[in-house]
Amino acid sequence: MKIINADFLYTPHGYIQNQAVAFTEIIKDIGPLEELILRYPDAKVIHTKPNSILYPGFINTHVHLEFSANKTSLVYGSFKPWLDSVIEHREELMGACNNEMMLHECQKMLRSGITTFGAISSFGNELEVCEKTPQRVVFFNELIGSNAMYADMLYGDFQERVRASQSCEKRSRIIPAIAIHSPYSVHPILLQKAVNLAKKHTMPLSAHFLESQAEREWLESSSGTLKAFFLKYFNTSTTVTNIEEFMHAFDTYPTHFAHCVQATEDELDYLTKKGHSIAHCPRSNRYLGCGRLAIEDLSLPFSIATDGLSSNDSLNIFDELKAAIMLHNDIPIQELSEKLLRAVTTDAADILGLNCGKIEVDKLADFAVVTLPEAPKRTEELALWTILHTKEVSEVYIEGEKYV
Ligand code: MCF
Ligand code: FE
Repeated sequence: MKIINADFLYTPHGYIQNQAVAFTEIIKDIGPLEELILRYPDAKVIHTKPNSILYPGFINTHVHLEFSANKTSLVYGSFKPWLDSVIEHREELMGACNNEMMLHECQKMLRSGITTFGAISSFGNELEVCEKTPQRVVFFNELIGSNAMYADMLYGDFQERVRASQSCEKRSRIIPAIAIHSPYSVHPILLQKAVNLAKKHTMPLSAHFLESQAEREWLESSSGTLKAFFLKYFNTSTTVTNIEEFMHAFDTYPTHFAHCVQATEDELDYLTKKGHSIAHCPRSNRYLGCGRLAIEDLSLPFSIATDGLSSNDSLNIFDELKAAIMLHNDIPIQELSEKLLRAVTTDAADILGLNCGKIEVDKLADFAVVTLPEAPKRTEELALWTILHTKEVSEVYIEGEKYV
């Protein structure tokens, strides 16, 4: 048993003072330090630095590790040129991205306090890294392919990757999961098979959806800038599905949809009604010219995620939260800060079905200790100061083990 003491605890009921946490691999007890010491006399007591806040470990629900080599290869600014550049540079970027590079990015995520992340994997290349990294990894095996001719082959390869991730479950913190790439790149038959598989094994399910105006135009009328893209690379001029058909394919299984920037009010209402959620990636949306997701109007749960280095400059969760504060400049800043921290802890854990993300008895003992540069003058502003003054956290625990 260990007891950790900090000036503030971030709990589902807000920030509380003069309370400590007793834990093994799970949280056992919460109470005043002196009481916990009396109750658990053999426990090792950890005193965090002055002005520290104990948070549950942060959760980055959507990242593409395999693009970690990208710095200047991919074109930012607009979706279609970005997509073209992915096709052009994908192989060299994957080739340049080795395990060492991906592990380094996992370490950087860890130092920013991320104790769980959702890894979208198109080839399964990052499985070894995700086994090695101390974080809990929801391993999203990605299904992609819009040509019915190759459907069986693609599905076979996908099933093998799912199985490989399932076999890691016992010896690591990997949780097997499924990602449908997007409506424009996945054939509806493949899509339905994958949704059924996720349902059968109750695996987390995610999909990129309505990220750009170009995607919307293509799905609505096989027109817009994606037309040239599909003609050039896939020799096709019509979409394989439409927005409604794609959305309805997920009706019976709650799914974590990335982006949804271009979804209409009606579509968002529909997603809400079916119990879905959104991964909001502020910097990725900005860098690919996709627009701003109006998070102030959302009635469904959402997480904040970095996406990959394919559409970002870092996987640091605090860089993302700061960007979210700037992007959503009309939302009152204190209220927004509180909402953002909830999005990367409690809400993200609920969305992915994980028993972490909250400082509460019986939750996994995943913690990130944030140390403020001075004693906070007002407790009402703790969320904002946390986001503005943090680049790296001072301590990290996963299932009770210290990693930073
Ligand atoms: O989320 C961003 C932007 N939207 C779509 N896909 C990706 C993103 N970052 C990486 N990708 C990957 C995706 O997983 O790009 C690949 C897929 O494997 C090719 S998209 C034709
Ligand atoms: Fe993505």
